[in-house]
Order: sequence, then structure tokens, then C-alpha cells
Amino acid sequence: MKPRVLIIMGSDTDLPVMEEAAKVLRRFDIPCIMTVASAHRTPERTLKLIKNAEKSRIQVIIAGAGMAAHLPGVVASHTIIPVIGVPLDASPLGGMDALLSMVQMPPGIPVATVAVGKAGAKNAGLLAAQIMAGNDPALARKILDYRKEMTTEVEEKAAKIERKN
Ligand code: RP5
Repeated sequence: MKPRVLIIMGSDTDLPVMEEAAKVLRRFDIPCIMTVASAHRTPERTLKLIKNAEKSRIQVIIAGAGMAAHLPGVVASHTIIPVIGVPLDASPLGGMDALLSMVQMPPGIPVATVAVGKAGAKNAGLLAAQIMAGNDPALARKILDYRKEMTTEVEEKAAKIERKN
């Protein structure tokens, strides 16, 4: 199946967190490619990946990076494919550095920045799915089913706590 989402991360050390995005996409049967490219260490490779993503009609790009995390912003500057940025905790600043690098984009070049770390990576997968669901009713149904499952889980947890007290 043709990949619909490209997941890029700044380093292979980001993989344990970025896997959360891929897991969500797999759950919804959305084919994706995962790779490593750094805005600073491999700028040419980053540009080539974006050009290839455009040629292969990738619909959403998820970019995760830590420290001075310019990857999502640089990617977004080269394409109008929607870019979701995942700030990663990779320094003594606990991810605040990456968060501010991503969320404070100048007007004109948006990056949809999610939470720092695993929660953000998971939400990046979900947001990518929701963006694509606009033109894909089968995918929209899967996401709505997922929401129903979440509701049931919370209700079950609430009932358990209520029974104990
Ligand atoms: C960033 O620097 C990467 O995204 C990673 O989070 C961080 C540290 O990279 P490594 O030194 O672990 O390769 O570019």
C-alpha cells in the first residue's frame, strides 16, 4: 500500500517516542514511512525527503525532534503538506527547548505542535488520521469507534473507583 504519512525524526534516539505515532497509524491501517533526517546535521537529506514526499503524494508529515528542534519548521517551509511537530525531551531543559522552537513559528508557516514526548507522538498520529478522515469516510468511522472505546474505558474505570468508595 502507498504510504500516506511520512514520519521523520532528528535522530534514531528519538525512535522509542516516535513509535507511538506509528502505532496509532497502524491501528487505523494507515500506511506510513519512518526515517531519520536532521535539519542541522543532514539538511540536504531533509530537503530530498520533502521533495520525495510531494512526488509520492504523502498527505501529512509528522516531524519529531529534540533540543533546538528546527526540523518541523524547516520541513514546513519547503512544502504545503500539513506538518505536525512533536517536541522531544532530549536535553537538560526537559523538552521546553524543543517545544518553544516548534510552537513559536513565525506567521505564514504553520507547524501543528503537539505535547512533549509520548503523549504528543500519539496525538500526532491521531491528528494525522483526523486530517485525512475528511476525505475518507471509512477512516472517519474507525476514529469514531476509537473515541467510543476510549469513553467506555473511562466509564469502566470510573465505575471501579466508585464501587470501592
Ligand atoms: C536532535 O537532537 C534529535 O532530534 C535528538 O532529539 C537530539 C539528540 O540527538 P542525538 O545526539 O541523540 O543523535 O536533533
